[in-house]
Amino acid sequence: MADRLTETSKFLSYVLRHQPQAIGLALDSEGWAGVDALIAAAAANGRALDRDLIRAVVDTSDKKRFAISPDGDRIRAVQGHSTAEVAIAYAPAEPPEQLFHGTATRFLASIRAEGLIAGSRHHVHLSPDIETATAVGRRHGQSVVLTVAAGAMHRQGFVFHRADNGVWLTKMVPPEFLGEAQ
Ligand code: HQG
Repeated sequence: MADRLTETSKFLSYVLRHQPQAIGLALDSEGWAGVDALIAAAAANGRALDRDLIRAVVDTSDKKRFAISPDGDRIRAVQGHSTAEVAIAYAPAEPPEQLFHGTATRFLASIRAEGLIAGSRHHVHLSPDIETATAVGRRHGQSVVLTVAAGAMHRQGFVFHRADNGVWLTKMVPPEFLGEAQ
């Protein structure tokens, strides 16, 4: 069952963040898809989903990746998008003085030169604590955690958002705001 949940979570991340068109699914600009439309599109592409399975994935997601609308009829990924169909109007938020970004040591030289860039995603993702950032970095290799002077950036006019799952988002972080966590 755990495998089925993980596999379904990865499928939902793929279609709700990156490639909805791969199964002919439409997302609105806030990232929402109809649950019934998702089930039908998945079925047409050989993947059996039902409301109970979707609900179980949403409820057990360690990072709270997905949200279901209060009426239960729509679902979206709360952050992490790359598809141009979605442009969630996150409210600006005042960040804590310091945030963290976990990355891999092999990216450090490039990050020191050009800062943190969003790459294929819409935002740079920042973590509220070192432990979370370490785990994010490990996904890419030998983990290293950078500090981000988010308060100083904010005072200089950089805009931050906090996704519903606690991940902080900003468009880019210039190198002068980065340090290495101890
Ligand atoms: C790196 C997961 C070279 C950046 C996590 C990262 C997160 C640069 C990689 C969420 C660079 C992008 C996002 C530069 C940034 N030169 N490398 N100038 N600027 N990078 O996966 O932050 O499981 O797109 O350090 O928990 O690792 O998907 O971003 O290593 O919240 O829900 O480029 O994904 O959540 O990698 O992870 P990613 P990320 P989920």
